[in-house]
Amino acid sequence: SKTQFPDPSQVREELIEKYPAKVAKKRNKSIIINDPETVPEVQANVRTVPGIITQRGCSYAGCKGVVLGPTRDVVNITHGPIGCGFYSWLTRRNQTKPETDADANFITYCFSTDMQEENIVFGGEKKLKVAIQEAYDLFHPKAIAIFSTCPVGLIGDDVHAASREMKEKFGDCNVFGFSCEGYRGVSQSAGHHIANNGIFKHMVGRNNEIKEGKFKLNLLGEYNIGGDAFEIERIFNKCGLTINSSFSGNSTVGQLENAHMADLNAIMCHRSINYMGDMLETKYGIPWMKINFIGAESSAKSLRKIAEYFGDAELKARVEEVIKEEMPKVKEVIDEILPRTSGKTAMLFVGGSRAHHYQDLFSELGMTTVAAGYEFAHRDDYEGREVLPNIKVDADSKNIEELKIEADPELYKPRKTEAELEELKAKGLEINSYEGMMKQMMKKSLVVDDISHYESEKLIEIYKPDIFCAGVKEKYVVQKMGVPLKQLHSYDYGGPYTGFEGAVNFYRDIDRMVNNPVWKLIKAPWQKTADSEKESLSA
Ligand code: CFN
Repeated sequence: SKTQFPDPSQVREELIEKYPAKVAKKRNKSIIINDPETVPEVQANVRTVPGIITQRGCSYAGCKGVVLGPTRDVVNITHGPIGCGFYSWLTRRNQTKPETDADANFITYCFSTDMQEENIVFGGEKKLKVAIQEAYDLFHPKAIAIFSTCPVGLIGDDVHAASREMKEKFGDCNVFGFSCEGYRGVSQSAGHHIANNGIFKHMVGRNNEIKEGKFKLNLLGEYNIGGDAFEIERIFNKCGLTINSSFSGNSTVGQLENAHMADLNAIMCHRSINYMGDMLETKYGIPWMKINFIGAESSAKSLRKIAEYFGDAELKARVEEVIKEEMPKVKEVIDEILPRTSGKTAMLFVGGSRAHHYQDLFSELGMTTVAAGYEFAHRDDYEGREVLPNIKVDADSKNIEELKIEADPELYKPRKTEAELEELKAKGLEINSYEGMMKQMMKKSLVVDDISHYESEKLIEIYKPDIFCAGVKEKYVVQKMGVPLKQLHSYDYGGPYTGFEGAVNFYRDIDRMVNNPVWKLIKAPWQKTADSEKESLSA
């Protein structure tokens, strides 16, 4: 176990010292020494310096892969050369469970227009319309979504016009397009925004079905990776909470179209879906609340927050019962594992929310997060939304302008009065606000936005953490340095990690990783001599 940490300002110096002056100056603004009391400003959501190896993905990945991908009965057609479609085919491990055998599930398919040179030169719209027709004839889906890849934007194919034309032709199939060319914005974050706007514009509000259930909420920003949403649903069912609509893990077209009928938006991943939360609040009067079901304590806390929002005594009592029932199994495993994990250190560099959420699970294992950062989050995800009140629906994609929403008195039916909202806020409930990662992190820990490959290697060399959390691109490089890497995107074939059962899964997986003797057999680049190798073997 480590009690002595390196001096963070020295670490920062070391991270940027090899860069050219201009690059060093820029990176310096994204490498921050944390202070949870007075959270410092972090430069985030800015373009990666060309030449630096980033962990980031593209706008198409954020739109098609992240937000739309998990909905099972929409046919998602990638308009572009085959690579983009192929590499986004099932790799995110988002799961789904059709209710009956007859229910449509297109998640296992990969639809693409497979553009060829000829289409790039003479245009690809014709081929796109043929593909839409073919998908319609074969599957008769409720909806077909078109996703533009980089070349589509460069040659100017109008996916929106093609979609409108086919939608009119079919009459019984909603067809709509996304201008989510990979190069838009600075990361997949722009794709999230484009996806949110498109879903809001083309889907939300089309299905006015009133679902059964006393406490109906939308689960926003939960994508059912490794079955995460199934565990949350299990807990909600026990508590008597009804998921009206899920964005978008285990969801359906009907659910997304029905989102305006819920009484609360519970936001799991704020980064990818905050736009939807804001739009549903502005147009339909549904408040949103940040929740987190990663970590047993966080899950309990989130359930209590939801019960407090609905304010029903019976619901509150049931939530307490469920927590009382679930916690002992969790505690039992923690008690067994804690002596083996306590005092160990972790680093988390992933996405736009998990680098924050997973710190809760590590602290339940008695482990300290010494450094963390997002790939593509914005300042609010680090610093909290309260300090940035003007952020509300920020426009890094231009079609948000067309979407400007005025409160429509017909549709605007506030679920809570201003006074009720104030009362909830006074009770300490974060309504329409979010605290961010840094408030929860230790003083003098390092926060690094859009970390580069080089910086990761340096950090590992300096801190020698017991575990590093990132993705598959990082995994084997890090493990060759003798440090186990837990994939927090795909979960390395594991999961679920949400809720109470998920927490137990995670504790066991981490225990196996950090206490595996195999890491001592690897000679890291800083272990230069054969002697030091022997030393580490006998240690
Ligand atoms: S499932 Fe989510 S939780 S949606 Fe987002 S910001 Fe990605 S795909 Mo990878 S694991 Fe990651 Fe988050 Fe939200 Fe996943 S941390 S990078 S775009 N993400």
